[in-house]
Parts: sequence; C-alpha cells; structure tokens
Amino acid sequence: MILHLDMDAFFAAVEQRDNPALKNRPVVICGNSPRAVVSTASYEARQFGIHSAMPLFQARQRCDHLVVVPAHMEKYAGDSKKLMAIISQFTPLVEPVSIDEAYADVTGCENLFGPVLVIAKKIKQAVFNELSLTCSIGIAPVKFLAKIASDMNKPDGLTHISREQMPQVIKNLPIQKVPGVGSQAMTRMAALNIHTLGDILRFDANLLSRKFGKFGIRLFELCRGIDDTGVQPRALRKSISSETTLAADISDFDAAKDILLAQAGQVGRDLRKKNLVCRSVSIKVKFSDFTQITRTQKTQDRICSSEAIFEHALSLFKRLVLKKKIRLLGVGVSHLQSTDAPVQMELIQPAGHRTKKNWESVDRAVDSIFDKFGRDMVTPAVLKPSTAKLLKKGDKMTQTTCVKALVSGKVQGVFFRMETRKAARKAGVAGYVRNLADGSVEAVFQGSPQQVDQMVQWCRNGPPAARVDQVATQKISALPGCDSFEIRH
Ligand code: DCP
Ligand code: MG
Repeated sequence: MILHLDMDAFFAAVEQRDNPALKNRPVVICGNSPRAVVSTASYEARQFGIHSAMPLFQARQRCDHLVVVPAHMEKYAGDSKKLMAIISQFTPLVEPVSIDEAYADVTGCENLFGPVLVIAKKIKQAVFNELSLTCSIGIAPVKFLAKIASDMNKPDGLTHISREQMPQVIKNLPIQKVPGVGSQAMTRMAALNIHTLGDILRFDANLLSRKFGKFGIRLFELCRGIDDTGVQPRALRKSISSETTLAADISDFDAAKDILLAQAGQVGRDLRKKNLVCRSVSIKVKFSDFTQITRTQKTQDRICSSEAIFEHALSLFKRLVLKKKIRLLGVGVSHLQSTDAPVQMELIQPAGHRTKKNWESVDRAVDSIFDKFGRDMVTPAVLKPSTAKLLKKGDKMTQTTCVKALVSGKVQGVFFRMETRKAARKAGVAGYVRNLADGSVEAVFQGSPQQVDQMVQWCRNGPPAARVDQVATQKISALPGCDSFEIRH
C-alpha cells in the first residue's frame, strides 16, 4: 500500500503556528513588490477565493483584511526535514517529492505498526505532536491514486481508496485531477468527449498514443488502475568530481601532479561533507587538440581521505602515455556509499590501515579549518604558488554563455524564485529570475557553458514544491556588467 502525505497550507500554517496573532486569520505568504504573487494562502484566506500564484493585488481586492507575511524559507526547510524524518520512522521507502509532500510505501510494515489506516493515523499524530502542524494523507494501492486521495479531504484529511473501490473512483475522477493533464491536454480531451479518467477506457492504446504521444500510453494504463512507478527513495549521488580547464596547456608531469593533488583535496572535502565514502576513483584528461580520455580504478576498500584519492588518481595518471599537451584535468570518485553503511570488517587489518585512518583524521582537521577560515588557509605543502595560479587563472578563462529559460508549470511564487537564486549563487552563475504575467517564469543564466547547463537542468527537475511542465531555452547575448544572480520584480 502506498501513502501520500501533503502538509496543509504549509508556509501559512508554519507562520500561524509561530505567531498566535495570525491564527484563524486570512493570511498569504507573499513578497512585497507591486507585482508579487501569492505563494500560499491559509484556509481562512481560501474562503475568499485566494490561492497560490494569484497576484497579490487581486488577493487584496478579494479580502480587505488580508494579512501579508513574507516567506521564511529556512524555517520551512527545517520543518520539511523534520517531516521527512518522521515518515522515515515508519518505513525506509520514503520518496520526498516537494518541500511539503512525500510518498511512502508501507507494504510489509503492518507487523510493526498495525494496519495501513492505523499507520497513517500514527504518522498524522506524530506530525502534529512534533511540528504542531496538520497534514492530509491519501492511501491507495498505486501511487497516482494515493496522491489524488490526499487531496480529497483537505485540510487534516485521511482518505483510503481500497483496491475494490479503484474502478469506481477512476470512473468518476475528473480528468484535470490526473497528474500531467494540463490545460492543452484538457482542450484536446474535451474534443474527444473525455471528462473523467473512466472515459479513457473507451479508447484503444493506438489512438491514445496518436493523440497524446507517450502520455497517451500512460493514460491507457492509469484508467485501468495500472501505475507501476513505485516509491523511489531519493537516490544517492552517483559521483563527485572536480575538473579545471588550465590557464595554459601544460606538458610538465610535476605541474599535472600538483593539480591532481588540489583536485583530490576538493573531491575529498565534498565527499566528507556529505558523509560519503567511495569505491572507485577516476581521472579525466583533455588534450590541446580537444581529444579526451578517462581512466577509472576500483579502490580496495571504502575511502574518503584526500590522500588516498590522490594516490589512486596519480597511479592512473602515471600509466598514461603523454604525447600532447594537457588542456584540462579532472579527478572524480564514484560508487558512493554513506559512511553509515555497514562494512565487512577484516579480521587482520591490512598493512597501511593505521596510516589510512591517520590521513582521515588529518583531513577532518583540515576540513574544519577550511570551514572556519576559508579555502586559502591550508594548502598541501607541495602545491606551489605557480600551480595555484594555473588553477585560479583557469577558472576565469572559461568562456561565458548566456541562456534565457522560460519555465512553465506550477512555478510562480516566491519559493521558486528564491530557490533558483540560491541554486544559481551556489553554482556561481550570474543573471536573474522573474515572474511573467502569463504564469511562467523567465530566468537568465550567465556563466561557463557547464554552469549554465547545470542551472537549466536544475530548472527542468524543478525545486521542491514546483511542478515544471516545460523549459524552453534560447541563447542570448551576454548581460553587460552582470556578476551576481538577482530576483527581478
Ligand atoms: N508554493 C509556492 N508557490 C506555488 C505553490 C506552492 O511557493 N505556486 C509553496 C507554498 C506552499 C508549499 O509550496 O505552502 C506547498 O505547496 P502545496 O501545493 O502543497 O500548497 P499548500 O501546502 O500551501 O496547500 P495545500 O493544503 O493545498 O497542500
Ligand atoms: Mg501542501
């Protein structure tokens, strides 16, 4: 059985919880500019017809005593983290889908916590006890119906669709409630006289695929209650890497070695910060003629020390026959595991075990100095200033690209813009993000092609709480004098 949990009026409920003066009042979470749109509305405000993505001026027209509260994202992110931890106490199969929403597969958990309805009630109680917030839960044998069920009795709802009830629910389910059915699909469906999911049963797979492409096949399955997507716990990151296009092409072995050392340090720090260890190390080398090679080797045991990563990278590098100058160098690690994952202990510790442990403690000490005082405070003794120069200049040499992305879907609201700015700043990308009048969002990203690609991909995946339907991109000329990432109104 699959359970879908969604918090009620999440941002607004958090504000009402933390400020008793807001209780039982029509509250919207919103920025303060004249073009601001509502992130969410408390259930009291919804009685006036106010909803997410509505321009603030319209919301004010509908309710003259509306209370407008600015967003406090860190607070919501903190509650979201606690929420996911609560659900994980009942099953390891938890798939967070947005800041206030998750699927959980509770199949097989009945022996521990009781029947599925009891589990859902226990989760609701735990959420209320620990966060003083209410949520709505839907239970169904398949994922898409669990999500639909959680929305059926909001707020503070609990809805169970049993296998026997599925055909009846599907027969009457308004087609616009089916995830993925947007306004364009709706128009085409109306032309075919499709108003409920059950209406799709009249059509064969060929016709549906002709009319709606891949989504047509999904509809063919959904109307028969088939949805084998399953709950997918958030996948662990697959790899971490650091690569640098050098300021000038090099052929000197020692210079290359120093660069690998600096990169192994960076990768090791990232790995340890995320409490991960790796089982393989790779290097990437791009030559002056733009040809490139990668080489990978498995490590004997799980490593996270920069020294061990460097040793592996160097041994891979030494095996290369270098006939051309080097333009780019990179070190990466993969086959990642959490440091908490169980390890098969060996009875006799292999030679070098103590040294490895010692290096790991040196690394952790250096990491904490980095965190406190910044990256230039500690450098491996062999890293000569000349190498540092090569690396720093290399970063600046990368060419700049500027791309405009038009993002449509459920993306308006302060949350999307703030999260995009956060991600862009983290990626070191300049540009801006703003809401457009038609309900879509315009973002301009300026940086290296790799950084810009990363941000476009980020938009496609969408930040938590957004539902991105489409991202259209267009290369534009660079924004002069733009060196940070801003939210525009
Ligand atoms: N959000 C946003 N912009 C939007 C939609 C949502 O910033 N266009 C934010 C505010 C919401 C949160 O995401 O509180 C969760 O989104 P939901 O769609 O789950 O909406 P709510 O939790 O606010 O209300 P509901 O009770 O309908 O789930
Ligand atoms: Mg919600």
